[in-house]
Amino acid sequence: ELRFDAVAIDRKWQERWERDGIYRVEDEDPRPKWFEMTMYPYPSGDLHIGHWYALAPSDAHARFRRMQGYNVLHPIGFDAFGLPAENAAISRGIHPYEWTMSNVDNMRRQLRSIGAVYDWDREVVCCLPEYYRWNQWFFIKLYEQGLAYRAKAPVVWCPSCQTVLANEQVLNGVCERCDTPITRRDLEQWFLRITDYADQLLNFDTLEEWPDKILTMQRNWIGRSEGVEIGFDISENGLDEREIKTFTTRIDTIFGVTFLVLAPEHPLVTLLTSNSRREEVEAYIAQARRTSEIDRLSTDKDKTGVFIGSYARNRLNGEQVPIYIADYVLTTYGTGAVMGVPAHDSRDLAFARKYRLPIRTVIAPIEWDGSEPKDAYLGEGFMTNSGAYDGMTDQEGMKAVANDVERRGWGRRAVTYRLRDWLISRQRYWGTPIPMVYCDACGVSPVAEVDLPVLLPEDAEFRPTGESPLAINADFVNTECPQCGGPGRRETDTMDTFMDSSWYMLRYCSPRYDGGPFAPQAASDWMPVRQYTGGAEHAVMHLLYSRFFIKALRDMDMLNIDEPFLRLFNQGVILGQDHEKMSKSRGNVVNPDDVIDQVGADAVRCFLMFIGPWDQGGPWSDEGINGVVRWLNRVWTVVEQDAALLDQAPSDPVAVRETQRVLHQTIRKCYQELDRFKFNTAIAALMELLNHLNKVWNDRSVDSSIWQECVEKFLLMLAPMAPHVAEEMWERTGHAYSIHQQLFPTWDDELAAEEEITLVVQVNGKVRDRIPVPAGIAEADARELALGSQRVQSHIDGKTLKNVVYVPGRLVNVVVG
Ligand code: ANZ
Ligand code: ZN
Repeated sequence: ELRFDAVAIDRKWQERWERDGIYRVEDEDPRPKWFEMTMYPYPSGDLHIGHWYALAPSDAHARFRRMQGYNVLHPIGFDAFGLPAENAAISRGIHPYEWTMSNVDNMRRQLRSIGAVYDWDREVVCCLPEYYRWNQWFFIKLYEQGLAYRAKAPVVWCPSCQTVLANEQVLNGVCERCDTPITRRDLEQWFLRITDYADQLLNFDTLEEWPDKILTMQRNWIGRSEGVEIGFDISENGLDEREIKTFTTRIDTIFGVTFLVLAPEHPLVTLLTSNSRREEVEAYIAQARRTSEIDRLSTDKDKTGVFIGSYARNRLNGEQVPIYIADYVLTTYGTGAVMGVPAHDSRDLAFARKYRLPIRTVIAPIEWDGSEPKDAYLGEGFMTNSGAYDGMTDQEGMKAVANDVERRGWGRRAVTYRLRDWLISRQRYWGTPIPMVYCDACGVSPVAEVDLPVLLPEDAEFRPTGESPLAINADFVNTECPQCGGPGRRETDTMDTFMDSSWYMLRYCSPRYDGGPFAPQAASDWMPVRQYTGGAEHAVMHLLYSRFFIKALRDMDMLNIDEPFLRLFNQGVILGQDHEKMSKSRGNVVNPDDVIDQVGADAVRCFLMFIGPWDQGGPWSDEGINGVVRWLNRVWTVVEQDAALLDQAPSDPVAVRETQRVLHQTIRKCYQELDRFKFNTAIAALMELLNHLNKVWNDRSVDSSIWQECVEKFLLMLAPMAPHVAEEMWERTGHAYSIHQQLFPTWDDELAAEEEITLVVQVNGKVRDRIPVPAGIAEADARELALGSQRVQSHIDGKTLKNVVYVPGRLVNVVVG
């Protein structure tokens, strides 16, 4: 039960702040700029507690930066394109625009209830033409640079719904809507050439502070491998093609090759398949096309494959090896062909065991008895069974073989990346139309800049028809060719929504600018984003795409920075009361609207920040909320005391000194902890200060001036976490509006310093040591110091410890027998 009307206070101050525009962000403001962003939400309909967990602490941190004297830009917007809107259209007959914008309206209201510093004049909503026209503009710029191109790529297809499916619409290989097994189709689609930037994206030097985990995930995603591309001779097969190129990172194992494996989709497969094997091979290829890449690569999956009836020659030892196809080899990696070395690669070993292929050790472990090992041997060793290379270490062999292969023209050193170009085409309605036109005479050309945006037509058929909703809209499709003016057809695919989020930070800098996607001066003033926060689920795609985007814009001279986000922090996940993930099916979802209607925004904000370190998340707890409510009540009570009462009796100098120390220690702690997103320990420090204030109030041991100083600084420190309550109390204690335009208090290290005392340490009553310690030392620390003392050790060595007596602030007596 709150002692004050939190809901009324929330409303009062939210309205006042908005009316006064105290969170309006001006480019011209002379204070140093600080751009701190949190990942914008998808307008799914309701702001859930997970959103609050992302948004409220990030707001507190932005507020802290404001109080450090920065001109802080901490904007918000909506990631408003994407599949759920289209699904709503299909299942409920609501137009995606209506569905999205009514969700946006509702979520705006809910976002306001957090009491954040958002400047609503800077909001961006990606599904509006004023935003997505710049997606189109960027696309054309990238196209002009050769960074956007068209190529065939497979899509997942449901033969029954007659529609392209997104990966998330496929569950265990069947369409989520009708349970029909999916197939794949090749379509001409648009790609962005992110692979041109692979090496630059691996360079994290100019990032200031990103979690190591995220850097590792990006590194693995880009997956740079150095190796050798080596050809195996197939000239004896009488084809035009004379070799099969394979990519290997272990050219030192070349003498251990006992088979080759091609990806089922490899172009040479049909040509090399013998008639007797054809039927089996074709069946296998059809099957592989239905399996997803993730399943194909999984190490647990049973290795399957088919012999295609031909052989290739290993030029280093002249041996003939059989050629297989297997789905564990991907077309999209390396050359789409692998030299099988079962002795030293686990997938090859599983395959060789299954198809009874020879296993030949060519790297001998240091202690090797010559037997066939149980597992593939991946470690270092000496080359063996390798002709002239025998006796070299694997490292030496790697160089020697590569040199020989290059010298004889059988191959070359090569670098391969796991990273693929970014496929941005979506066969969907609710996205940015790709601004390209096809003409029978001129081919494909971009829409002229003056004709942007290419508007998404309002009328569309959302029921699946086998074609994307835009393709069946004749008014949209038919247009003029930008080059010859003759009849043209528009591209009917729309863009991946990661396109929107790749540059939204730039739009926030000048959201209403219409001379380009961003005003150059504003972008150069604000960018790069100093601090970005959000969920770790965006470790790779969004963060990699936006890094690529910024580098591409830099290379087009639009910007002068290398990275979009200098610091990144990932918050954890908020769980249900039962410590399980919140979900409708578990019935453990907490609706923030209900809670703030009872206890106000600040209790929820403080609770979320107090449950644990922000990056670790934690469970929701009604008890925890009640605890915070009780604490806010105590804050209210303490702050509301009439300070004049303290001056009726003389103060106690020891208590005054102690109060100064507690105050300055709290300021230092709060400042340092808020700086590093450690909201929980910052709040804990405020709790200790409040306890101390309560005590000196009861003792009437300090005078009103230090009391008032404490109250004032306490409120300032509370303000980032509990902006409404702090503002209300600021007013009630006679301060001038607004607390949110004040600086964070500063501390004095001297006042914060602990007084030192001498801890006397006795053994069986005899003084053995004197140790200087801070006055407020905790009992456990005092005992530990005493027992750790060298001088004490020499007197208790070999004896049994019977007791340790502690006299607070004075002595420790160690009793031994
Ligand atoms: C022979 C070999 C011997 C290999 C050995 C490994 C160990 P990373 O490190 O991930 O780049 N490979 C090459 N292309 C492939 C493809 N399209 N699909 C599946 N696997 C492919 O992996 C490089 C290794 O993965 C290559 O080195 C190749 O197997 C395999 F003792 O070649 B290796
Ligand atoms: Zn034309």
